[in-house]
Amino acid sequence: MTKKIKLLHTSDWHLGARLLNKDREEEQLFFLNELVELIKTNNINLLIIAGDIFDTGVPSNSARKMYYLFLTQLIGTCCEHIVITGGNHDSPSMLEAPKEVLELLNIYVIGAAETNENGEINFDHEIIKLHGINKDLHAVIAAVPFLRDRDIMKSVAGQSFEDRIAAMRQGLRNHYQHLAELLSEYKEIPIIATGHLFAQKSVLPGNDARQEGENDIHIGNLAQVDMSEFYSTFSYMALGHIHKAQKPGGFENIRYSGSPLCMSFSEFKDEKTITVVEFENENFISATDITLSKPRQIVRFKGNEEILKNEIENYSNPNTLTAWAEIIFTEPFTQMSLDALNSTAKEKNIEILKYTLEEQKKIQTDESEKYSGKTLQELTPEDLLEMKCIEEGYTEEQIKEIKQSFQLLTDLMHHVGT
Ligand SMILES: [Mn+2]
Repeated sequence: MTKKIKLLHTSDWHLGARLLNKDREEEQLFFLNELVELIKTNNINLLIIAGDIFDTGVPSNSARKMYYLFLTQLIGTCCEHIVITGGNHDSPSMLEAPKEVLELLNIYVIGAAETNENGEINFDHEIIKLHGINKDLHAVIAAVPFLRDRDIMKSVAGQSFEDRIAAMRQGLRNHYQHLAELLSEYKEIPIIATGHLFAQKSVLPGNDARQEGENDIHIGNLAQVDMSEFYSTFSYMALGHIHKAQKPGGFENIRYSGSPLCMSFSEFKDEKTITVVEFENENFISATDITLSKPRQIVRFKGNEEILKNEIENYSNPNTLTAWAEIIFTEPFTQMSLDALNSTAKEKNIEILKYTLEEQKKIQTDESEKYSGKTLQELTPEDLLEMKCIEEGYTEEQIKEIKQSFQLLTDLMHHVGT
């Protein structure tokens, strides 16, 4: 008899996240409600959330409430199993605090890798067996959370940067391979792996050189993992971390679901999706991206004063929620023209959250190109500071001041050291 299972894969909710200090709770709630509906209408049996549930390790009470309310809404529905793994934004201990209670409801949370006193990974901690009501096995999950450097490699003194990257890559690969071996005894049920990582050949949202919101300089971000060898090992790999939905390497059964909301203006053109995956026995059958509705429009207008005025006047906001806009002036502008645009925008239910002069943007890209392709090892702390300043959109004058303060502070620190 063929056994069918339907999985819904999503990630990177970043509950509690703001966009330029604007609250996004209404949008997050809207998504969670839509998700409950999608789970019910698509007859989903298993939900996987592949990391970055919350935006910070200490999410607000209302963000936590949203999350628990969502989980409550799924109890007693077709969605028998829920698997939640920690991302780099999540606090593993916060996520795992209610672990035992949630397990009684068939909700499994893996916040982080577990290691013993010798630093060896407890792989059993990441293996989840999903049983049906009749105790029959529905699927097994290699629920791999975001892996921190220390989880997968031992620091060796004197190791070069390249060696560390290579060790990280090897460590990640070994981690998955080890889990695959442990799960190979299971037949005729899907073996599904999760991951919160940067897979080789993946594309960042808006094709930006760097991904806003994921700009933490973590060695794991540099050690891009080649997933291609796992396409035949696992029935499916549910990935998170990159906000753009895609199939890195082109394999149908290795996917990023992408984030449900645009997390920055660079993502404004991207469709936001969740992924529905069907299995028959151990076999992957199909994966379909379902486009989510956007409760709020995130838009970007570009041009000179006249073009911008026109574009804003002709824009029709399909939502009741005010659209949030970034405007990019292609020519110098005055405070008066900005004020005029602001009031035109207001009439059209748009709020301008950010404005820049393209010249500045261009200078910024030129400047960032100076560093592109360089590894962390080749950059000085001053270079990194400058990159961060450029990314934050500071003016040349401001950057100069920040650099001076930085210099002063590092000098002071060196004096303390001696
Ligand atoms: Mn992430």
